[in-house]
Order: sequence, then structure tokens, then C-alpha cells
Amino acid sequence: MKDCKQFTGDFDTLKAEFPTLWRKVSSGADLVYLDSAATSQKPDCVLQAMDEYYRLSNANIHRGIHTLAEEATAAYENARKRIAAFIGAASSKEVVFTRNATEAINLIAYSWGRKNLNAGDIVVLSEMEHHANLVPWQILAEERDIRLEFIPVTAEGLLDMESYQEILALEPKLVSFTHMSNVLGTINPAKEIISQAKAAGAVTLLDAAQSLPHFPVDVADLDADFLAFSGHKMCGPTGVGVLYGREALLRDMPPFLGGGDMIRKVYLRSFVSNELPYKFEAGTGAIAEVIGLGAAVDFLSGIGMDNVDAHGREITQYAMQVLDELPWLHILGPGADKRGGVVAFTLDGVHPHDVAQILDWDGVAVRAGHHCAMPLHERFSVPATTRASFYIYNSHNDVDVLVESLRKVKKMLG
Ligand code: 7TS
Repeated sequence: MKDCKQFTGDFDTLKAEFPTLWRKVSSGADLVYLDSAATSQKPDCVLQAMDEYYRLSNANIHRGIHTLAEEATAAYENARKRIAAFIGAASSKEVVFTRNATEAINLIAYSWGRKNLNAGDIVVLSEMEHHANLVPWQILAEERDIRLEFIPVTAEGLLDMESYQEILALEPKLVSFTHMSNVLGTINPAKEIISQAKAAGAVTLLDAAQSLPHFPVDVADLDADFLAFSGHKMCGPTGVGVLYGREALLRDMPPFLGGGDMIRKVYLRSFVSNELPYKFEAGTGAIAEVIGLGAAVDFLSGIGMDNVDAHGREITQYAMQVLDELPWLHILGPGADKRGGVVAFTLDGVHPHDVAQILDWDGVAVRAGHHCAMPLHERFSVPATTRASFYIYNSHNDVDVLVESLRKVKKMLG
């Protein structure tokens, strides 16, 4: 079996590395996996990295001085370094492991939010946020009486940048938004949004759950204060995500969860916090998963994120082109040049759940529903959509199978 560092951008052979992609579904059809926006499949080398940790070096980290504990700690901290380099962080102290992007955003709301936001303060979100970047702020708004403002979404599915300027004039404390919509596929102009927020005196949080798996994301270039993502959407395992935070800001924030590892000293009635990033990592972490995410980052770096991006753009363009030819299918969001590998649509006269069910008979895995973005669906006056999403292992043939199966759905139910 190959090491995760050995792969290149040869997309014709990449599928071979993903064991799940070679199975059949219960109907007997070959699997065509078009649900990577929910979670990506995992290559053998990532599974192997986690398996190796459990088989050879299983031990708790940061505390033992025996061989296994030292090996496990080194593997864990080494992964942190590679992940920090992957996102362009100045130091691995700025990389905090969480369970997922959701927990990373909640960490900011609980820790930074409770320290820095008071009654009347404004937090800016957008109408295209995943619930993970809505509900934590709604909870805080209720508790602290802060005000939420939303950047509207245009009919084309883009952020309304003129309205954004008007909102910035209100001098918000925080601007928190998604880099790429998990429904519209829209890639937002993050650098511009961040620099304008900064000029208005706001701190910024970028939800990179959908963007980081697909194209190069560099926190230094973006000048983001905070950035959140999940390992499982980028060839890594579930159970591990990352909060990137600018060191000076993280240093100033109180801990999120209390317990072992996040302390330097504990007395009966008080404690002294540990240094960064451990201050925010209470309890035993997801050791195997962090090692797995390190391997996933090696895998993607080997292929090259520019190549990953180019492949994603090419397949999305093809999918948009062939889906556009179906007059009874309506795609939400902008043209292919402004979106990542996500295409959500409605079919005249057919409920998205029925679409997904029939596609599954043909082996095509898509997601149907509101995709944890109910306000966005409301914005477009649709209760639900069917969503196909693409990743490095998908090909034109997968898109062709999708289209054939959609024609069948239309014939049966439309
Ligand atoms: N932000 C965005 C933009 C997302 O798409 C998701 C997950 C999250 C945050 C939360 O990620 P988690 O790993 O913490 O759950 N999006 C989806 C999806 O579109 N289908 O399933 C999960």
C-alpha cells in the first residue's frame, strides 16, 4: 500500500485508492458517489495511518514518557504542524483541534463571543450560512442581547456586496461567513469581505468547511482572524476539525471546555490555563483522527490543491452544462465560473426525497433536503432541493450516470 505522500494529480487512477467507491449498493448497481459535500470518501492511505497508530503506537498523548506515548505524541503534533502549513498558519499554536467545523464555530461564540460581545453589539452573518454558523450566534444573541445582521443573497445566488457596505457602516464587532455555500456552491470573495470588515474594525471568522477541501486556502493571504473546517470533507476521518485562530486573539480568549490537558496548574478553587493551543483542547483528543487528518493533508498536498481545484472546476462545468439541457430541472445558484463542486436543483413535479430514492436504485448517492440551510431555502422559496456534489474521485461518467438516472425519475414521476 502506498504512503499518502506518494500521490500525484493523476485523476484517472485516483479512484482506485478509495475502497468504498468500488462497492455496489443494495439494488446491485455500482456506486456513483455524489455526496462529498456531506462527507468525502477516505483513501486507503488515510485508513492505514489510523490503523497503524492503533496497531503500533496506541497510547495517550502529552503525558506518558514511555515509548508508545512518545510515538503517539510525536505523530499527533507532527500532524498539527503539517495541517498548520497546509492552511498557511504562522505557527502550529494557531491550530486548535475540535470535533468538527461546528464545534470550532461554537468555540468562538462561547469563548471569544462571551468575552467580547455585549448588548447592542452587531454580528454579521449571511443568508447562505449553514446552521453551524447561525445557531451558535442565535444562542448568544438571546443570552447577550447582541444584534444579528445578514448579508442578503441575490437572485443569482451571490452575496449582495452593496448591502454589506451598509451593514459595515453600523460598525459590527464580528463578520462570520461561509467561504463556499454548501447549497448554491457560490464561492464568496473572502479576501475582499475580510479586508472590508477589518477596515470597519470587525473581527472575522471564515467557515471553510466546503472551501478548504476544494481549493488552496491560505489564512495569511486571506488575513482571516479565525477559520473553521472539518477533516471528514477533505479525505480525513470524522471526529476531527480545526479552529485556526490568530495567536494574539487566541491568547486573549478564555478556555472553552475545562479538564485535563488544557491546564498548567490546578488548585482546589482555581486553575491556570495551559499555553496555546492546548488551552482549548480539554480531555483526550481524537488521536487517531488527528493522525488521519495529517495523512489526508499529505494526500491532498501530493496531488496539489491547484490540481484539485482545476479538476473540481472542470467537472462542475461539465455537470452544469449537461444538467442545463434538462428543461424540467432548475439549478439554484450562480454559473459554473462562480461556484465550487456543488449543484443543488429542483425537478418539476417531483419531491427531492423521491428523486434521491430513485437515484439510489441506480447507485447514485446524492443528498435531498434543506442541507442544514433552511433560511437559504426559504430565500429561494423552495422547501428542499436535491444536491449532487463532486470531488477528486468523480469523473464525467459519474455525471452521465446521474443525468440518465434523472431522466428516468422524470419519466416515472414527473
Ligand atoms: N459549514 C458548512 C458550509 C458546511 O457545509 C457544513 C457541513 C458545516 C459548516 C458543518 O460541518 P460539520 O462537519 O461540523 O458538520 N455541511 C454538510 C452538508 O452540506 N451536508 O452534510 C453536512
